[in-house]
Amino acid sequence: VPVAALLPGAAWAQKPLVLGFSQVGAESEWRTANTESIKSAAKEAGIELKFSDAQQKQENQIKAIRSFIAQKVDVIAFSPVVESGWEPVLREAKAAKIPVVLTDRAVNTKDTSLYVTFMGSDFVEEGRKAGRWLVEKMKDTKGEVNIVELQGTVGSAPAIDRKKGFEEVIKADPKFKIIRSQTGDFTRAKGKEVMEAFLKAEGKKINVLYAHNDDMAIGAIQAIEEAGMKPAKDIVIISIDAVKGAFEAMIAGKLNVSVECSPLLGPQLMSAVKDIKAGKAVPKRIVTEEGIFPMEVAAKEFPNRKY
Ligand code: GYE
Repeated sequence: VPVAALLPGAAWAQKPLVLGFSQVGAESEWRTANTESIKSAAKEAGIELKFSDAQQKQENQIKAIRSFIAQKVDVIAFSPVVESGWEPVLREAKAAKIPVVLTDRAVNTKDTSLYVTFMGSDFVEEGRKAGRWLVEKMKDTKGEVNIVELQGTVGSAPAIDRKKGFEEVIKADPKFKIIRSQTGDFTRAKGKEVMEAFLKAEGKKINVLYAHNDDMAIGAIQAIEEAGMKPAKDIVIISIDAVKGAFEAMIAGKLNVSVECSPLLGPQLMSAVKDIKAGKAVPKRIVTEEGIFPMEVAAKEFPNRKY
């Protein structure tokens, strides 16, 4: 008698779901918290997780997705490092009838049948929040406000959208000028390096630093101090994520504000995986709710932070 025939229906149905997840890398504090959230939520939900780290390389993500297809996992999820170039591999997943969930970052494709849902933040809105904070902060400032910008990974959804949202808001007043803008690839080391170059080129002209994430801002703070200037005083600093490192910098008086971007996507990913496999409808877009934390509230909020 085949073993399966001896198992009661329920036990048979409880064979664990297998989720293949392709992560961007480990470039930032945000990403580390995101990975931890996904791993612990999978364990909690009894989902077998096949986790693959792409080290910020699209080709590695494509390889991982192909290997998940070959292994016939139940669901594939991934956080696309850049927006473009995914259609061929997504078509392969579709042909193999494996549902795909996008987490954190979007892809640009007109064929939305290539994924079931996209869960994550509204990055354009985060950029707008950063811009609105600056406009309010500088409302009484006469004359030019010279801004330098540290962009995230070239071609990534958060870099494209955070730039767009910020520019949309500050362009209302011509006194705001982005005088330099370059990628720091979302890392501390690159953030520091590029800020050093900005300081060399523009020196005391710089009034504001807008960094697309906290890690680059933290790297830049070091560069500013090494140049003999006071971060958050000589240069107003705005960043995004609101990770613990940003709160520490705010409490130390070195960072003015961080816009929240939650990496804690694990639990909602696992519930979507279960719903998809149970044949339930899931919304095409699941947006993370988030706030903004200026340095004045940092000490009070710090104990409540979960990442
Ligand atoms: O802001 C940054 C990370 O995609 C939202 O990626 C994420 C971004 C996050 O490296 O710190």
